[in-house]
Amino acid sequence: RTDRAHSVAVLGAPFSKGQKRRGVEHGPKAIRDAGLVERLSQLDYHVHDFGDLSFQHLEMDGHFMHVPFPRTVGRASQLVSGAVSSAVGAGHISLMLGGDHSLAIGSVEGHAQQCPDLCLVWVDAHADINTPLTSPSGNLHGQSVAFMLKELQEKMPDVPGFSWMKPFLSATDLVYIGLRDVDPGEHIILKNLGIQYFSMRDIDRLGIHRVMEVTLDHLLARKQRPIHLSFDIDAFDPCLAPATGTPVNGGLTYREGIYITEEIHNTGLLSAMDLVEVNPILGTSREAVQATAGLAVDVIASSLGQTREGAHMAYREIPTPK
Ligand code: 5AB
Ligand code: MN
Ligand code: MN
Ligand code: MN
Repeated sequence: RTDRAHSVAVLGAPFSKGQKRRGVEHGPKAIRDAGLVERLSQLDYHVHDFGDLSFQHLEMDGHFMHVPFPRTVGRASQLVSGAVSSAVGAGHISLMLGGDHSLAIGSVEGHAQQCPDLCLVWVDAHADINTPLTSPSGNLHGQSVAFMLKELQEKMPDVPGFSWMKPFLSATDLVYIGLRDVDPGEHIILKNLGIQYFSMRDIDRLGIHRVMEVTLDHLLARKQRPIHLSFDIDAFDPCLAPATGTPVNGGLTYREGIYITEEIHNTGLLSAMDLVEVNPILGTSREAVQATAGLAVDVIASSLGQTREGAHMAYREIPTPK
């Protein structure tokens, strides 16, 4: 248990076929270049960087309805699932660097293989809970959660590429934070399934402190269990995270984002995390890209125990002059 707390497995997932803009496959490199491994080592973690997974683009992968590349996306998530399951099984905290958010299907599924009682915190401007029948775009990065939920089983068609998995998560085991761009079909799903969510309006009303209190109470009050944190960088305001594919105004402040991750860390239950949707070719300048990737590193470090108040790890007492 202490071993687990001190070791993190980094899994790069350079994949972009869950949406239509190129560049998000360079996310893992941008996040590494922003100093990820060094920052985690400073936190006293054994960092096992497993490098990048290699994804193939499948030929003969025609649309399913208006959904592009279903077999390629399904196969990519299957690969991620295996890698995350192995990492968690070996006692690491799994850290998946995207890539687009469709990869979370595999990441959460692989985590659930090892930890069937996990709960999921989804920090995002979007709910990513469209089914192929409600999706306005067809893009699978806007449908990830729909593949996971048992309650949506009857509403999901058989999408080619996904026969390796079945729904594994209950609607009560999920909380959203940061929503501000929810499609009509997603809204009826959230309401019908009674999913706990905190939109940006809710954060305005309640404050981030209360939002985290209710979130953790909802997920953990009955029993302590492993947490999967799936963090889409577009949850932040576009002025902080401009290099992303689907920015939406009015997002999290830096302090709200870091408060979320500090509170997750303080539970001691974080078991796997995704950091997705950093797209370094969408920044309007090099500074914009570096800001976005640096923010991703801050979010990860904070989830893994970096504190704003400081820490005295290396000290047992105040040094005395000889
Ligand atoms: B992301 C939209 N709801 O389904 C859709 O960035 C956007 O992983 C999805 O949150 C955004 O295409 C997906 C309009
Ligand atoms: Mn999003
Ligand atoms: Mn997302
Ligand atoms: Mn996005």
